[in-house]
Amino acid sequence: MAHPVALAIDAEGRIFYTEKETGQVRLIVNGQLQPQAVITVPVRTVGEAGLIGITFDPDYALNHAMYIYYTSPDPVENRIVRFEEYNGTGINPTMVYTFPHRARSWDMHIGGNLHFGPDGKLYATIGEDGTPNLAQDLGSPHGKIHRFNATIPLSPPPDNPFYSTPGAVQSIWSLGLRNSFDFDFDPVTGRLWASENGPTHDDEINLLLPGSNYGWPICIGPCDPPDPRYVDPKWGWTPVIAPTSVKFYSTSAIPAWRNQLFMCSFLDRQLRHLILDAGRQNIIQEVIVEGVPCTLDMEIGPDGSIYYIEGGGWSNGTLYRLWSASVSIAKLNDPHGAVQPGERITYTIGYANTGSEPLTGVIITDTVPAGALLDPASIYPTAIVTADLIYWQLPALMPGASQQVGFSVLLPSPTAPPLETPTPPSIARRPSSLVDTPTPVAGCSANAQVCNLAWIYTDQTGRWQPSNPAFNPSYWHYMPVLLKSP
Ligand SMILES: [Ca+2]
Ligand SMILES: [Ca+2]
Repeated sequence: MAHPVALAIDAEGRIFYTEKETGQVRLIVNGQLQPQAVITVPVRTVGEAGLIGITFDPDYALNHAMYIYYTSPDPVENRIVRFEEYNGTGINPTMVYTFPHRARSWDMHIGGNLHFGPDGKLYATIGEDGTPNLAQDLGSPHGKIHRFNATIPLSPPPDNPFYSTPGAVQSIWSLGLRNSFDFDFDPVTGRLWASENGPTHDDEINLLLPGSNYGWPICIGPCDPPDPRYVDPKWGWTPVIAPTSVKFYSTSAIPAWRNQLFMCSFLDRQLRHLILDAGRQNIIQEVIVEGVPCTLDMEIGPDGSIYYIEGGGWSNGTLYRLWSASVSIAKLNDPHGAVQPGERITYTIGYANTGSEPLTGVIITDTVPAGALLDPASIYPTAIVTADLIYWQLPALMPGASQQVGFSVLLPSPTAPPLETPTPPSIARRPSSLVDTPTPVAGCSANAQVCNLAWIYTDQTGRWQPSNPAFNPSYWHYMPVLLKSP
């Protein structure tokens, strides 16, 4: 793919994507890239400029309408254009919104994604155009997310937060944004989540509320000290990762991921699963989905497949499909809590492809139990071991086939702690016949942290014992002895 940026997938699984540098919308049907562009617009391609966003009209099945976002070279300005697509050909391109763009030697912070909300309105991210203070200026479209009626041209809905504010751009939905690259709506709550690119620190994901200010450039990341005028991000990243696509997995094809929030990142090329709390207003955990180098856009196909772009933008890119493969995995020999010190445990992980399609690129990971020692020679087949993570990258597995991987760990035996022998207690009335040979009368268990030892002083004839009539209790002295832990 030549410089792909954004994807849009229709109900038949046809995949449309934008090419930053050529200004072309391209189409993939049944895995085949169509030779002709759907539509081509003249683009300025300096820096971050080019053809970026694309989305379908909610009534696409009826009106065939699509929208794209790009920077025009002459005049230099940013545009939202509506066109109609029939059988892979775009017709009737109509500019429905335009706003200024500052040409530089490296154009920056254009934003540029478009999506319709559950309210039927068209939302668009517009970056601060390399001029940070514009993000706080309600008279500028820059550094904002906008909300439009999908009219020709686009128009601000009267229930927008600044619709009646004198001097404000009426389409502004929220402000104080540097360069939000993408956003999506929670399918459960309808709330809008958007990624935000920080400068050299503090990348963010934000829950965008109408009329709220997200701080740029006054607060970078969370306000410190807190400032009620600005809304803090829900999660952040330092050093920066350049967050890109934001997507809720809104189907149930992968049941564990249903309605879950995901984000891609341009710099470290990772797919992140951002786990929301029960109220779906906060992120409580970030999980890296291993082995998914999701760099730019990510969209969901009609069968629940996830499509994502690796690379793209300034370079060529590759489109990948991620789908639920119906694999069963069983871990055997996992005697958690029942293993005795000194024992060796062998784990076997069996997996079977219970789906109907061949599996390639299977990755199995496991961790070494805390306190156990991995026997590297026991790992089969060959695996990558980092810290306590074992990471197998395995070849293709055909439908119905199964395979096993395994490894052994050793639970170390606790070594008996060295006994610290303290100075024998001094006893004022010690008979001169006694020798200073302290002898513990009772053993301590190997794991004891504290045990009471009795010191017995012996004379030349033998040990004094309580049963010995000559035994003098005044010479029988107990003291606690702290055993050193190994
Ligand atoms: Ca997209
Ligand atoms: Ca912010």
